[in-house]
Formats: sequence, structure tokens, C-alpha cells
Amino acid sequence: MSEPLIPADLIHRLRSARRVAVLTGAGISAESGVPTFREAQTGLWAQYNPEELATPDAFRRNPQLVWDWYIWRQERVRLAEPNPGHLALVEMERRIADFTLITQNVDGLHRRAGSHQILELHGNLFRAKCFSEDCPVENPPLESGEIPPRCPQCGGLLRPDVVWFGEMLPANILRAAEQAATQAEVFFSIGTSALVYPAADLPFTALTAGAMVVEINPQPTPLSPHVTFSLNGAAGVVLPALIAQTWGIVA
Ligand code: BV8
Repeated sequence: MSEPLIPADLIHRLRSARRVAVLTGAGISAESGVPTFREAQTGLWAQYNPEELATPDAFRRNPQLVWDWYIWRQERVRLAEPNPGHLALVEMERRIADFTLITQNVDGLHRRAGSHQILELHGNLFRAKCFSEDCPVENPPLESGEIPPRCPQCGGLLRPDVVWFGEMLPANILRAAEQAATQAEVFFSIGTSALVYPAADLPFTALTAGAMVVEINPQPTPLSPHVTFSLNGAAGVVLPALIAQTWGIVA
């Protein structure tokens, strides 16, 4: 299959760009075998809608169920490897003076791929925090056998350190993401259904500030009619082609 053709105007802009920001969603991890947030869950979890499990109320109602769901997702992610889409963004970070990678994903695959300037809007699957008193928890006793484990400070329940629906995003991280979107010359929205706020506002912030906005997704999204370029394809195929055609190398 021939490699996708990247628009010449995008290549030209990228070659001279100093500030680039990228927003990724679950789609960039799809080719690593990590199910996206809205595709059907499997096995025991097939009966649950992620948006119903990823809430404080679900955890209050059934802490063990929610905790087990995150353990199951951790195990899926541990078996996954970063894919060519993740690796292409590592190369883009090397090529751009002021590069910011904003991710909605909690799987940690961008960091495992080698990216550095990462803003994790929704937290990280592999960190835990105190649900009762929000105590700082350095080394959560995850092997304690209790499900969920107890906070070593206050004895309350531990919870995954992710942002659930109905919870505020970390203010400092969201502010940094908004600033990166405002200042970017080129803004990419990659592998996201553009449905979850306030992350889904970021491409519009970039558009309003005059950035070239590029979407990479095999499917159309609510953002598609507004972007400068909509590259309809898989991130693991389109991004390596973009790196090769812009900087003449294979990521
Ligand atoms: C908040 C962590 C204050 C947990 C997640 C307006 C303003 C503010 C809030 C809201 C608002 N309107 C509604 C709200 C409430 C809510 C919200 O946005 N609801 C949506 C559903 C309408 N937002 C919140 O609650 C946020 N909190 O703002 O607090 C507040 C609260 C209430 C009311 C007002 C204000 C918190 C949101 C964070 C939730 N936590 N994750 C966990 O993971 O367990 S979000 C979760 O969805 C994941 O992080 C995921 O990343 C994210 C978004 O989904 P996507 O990443 O886009 O994944 P999805 O499966 O949807 O799509 C995958 C895409 O990839 C598809 O388009 C597919 O075509 C594409 N794809 C597939 N394969 C590939 C590919 N693309 C490229 N290559 C491929 N190979």
C-alpha cells in the first residue's frame, strides 16, 4: 500500500514551525492493541459502559469493581508496546523547538515511546491516590491484597489517579495545555472522537488563535468540518508518512 500523501502546505508549514502542539486520544494507542475508550469492551467488562465506570459515584457504589476494571486495563497496557504513531511523535518533538504533547490517554504509552514534553490531562492508569482525604501517596501498597488498597496516611480507600467524568482536570496541566494551544503555529488532533470536554475545546482554541489545525483519524468527528486539513487514516500510518515527507527520515 502506497504511503499517504501529506499536503504540501502542511509540510512547508511544519518545516519552518517553531511552536507545535499535539492533542492525542485513545485512537493513537489503538494500533498498540489498547481498546479505544468507546469501542466495545470485552469479557467481564462487555456489560459495562466506560463512562459509567469512570465516575466517583461508580467508585463509591462499588470500589472493588472499579478498582478491578483499572487493574484489568493496566494488564492490557503492560502487554502493549508503543506503535509507529507514538514513535513518529517522538521524532516530531526532536524536530520542533517548542513542542507540547497533550494527551487524554492514561496508558503512559507516549512516555514509554520516548516523548518528554507530555501533559497528561486525564491522569495516569499506573498511579494511585487517596479517595478519602486526597493525601499525597508516594508508594501505594498495591500488593497489599486489599481491593482497593488502603491509604497509608489516613486508612481510607485508594483510587486510580485518573480524572473521572464530573471531576475537574488538574488546573495547572489544563492551563499549560490551553497556553500551548493558543501559541501553536500548527495544532494536531490525533485519534480522538473530540467528544470529551474540556480537552475537545483545545483544537478550537488553536483555531481561534490562528493556528493551522490538522486532524488525523480514520473517521470524521465534530471537529472535522473546522480543521485546515483532515487526514483520514490510522495514526500509525499517517504520522510516519508525515515525518518522512517533511523531514526525509523514517521515525
Ligand atoms: C470536567 C480518564 C468540570 C478516565 C477520561 C463542557 C465543559 C466541561 C465538561 C463537560 C462539558 N460538557 C460535558 C462535560 C462533562 C464531561 C464530558 O465531556 N462528557 C462528554 C462525554 C460529553 N467532562 C468531564 O466530566 C470532565 N470534567 O470538565 O469537570 C465539569 C464537570 C461536569 C460538568 C461540567 C463541568 C472530565 C473528562 C475526563 C474524563 N476521563 N479518562 C479513564 O480513562 O478511565 S475521558 C476518556 O475519554 C479517555 O481519557 C479518552 O481518552 C477520552 C476521550 O475519548 P477518546 O480519547 O477520544 O477516545 P474515543 O474512544 O472516544 O475515540 C477514539 C477515536 O480514535 C475515534 O474517533 C476513532 O475513530 C479514532 N481511532 C481509532 N483507531 C485509530 C483512530 N485514530 C487514529 N488512528 C487509529 N488507528
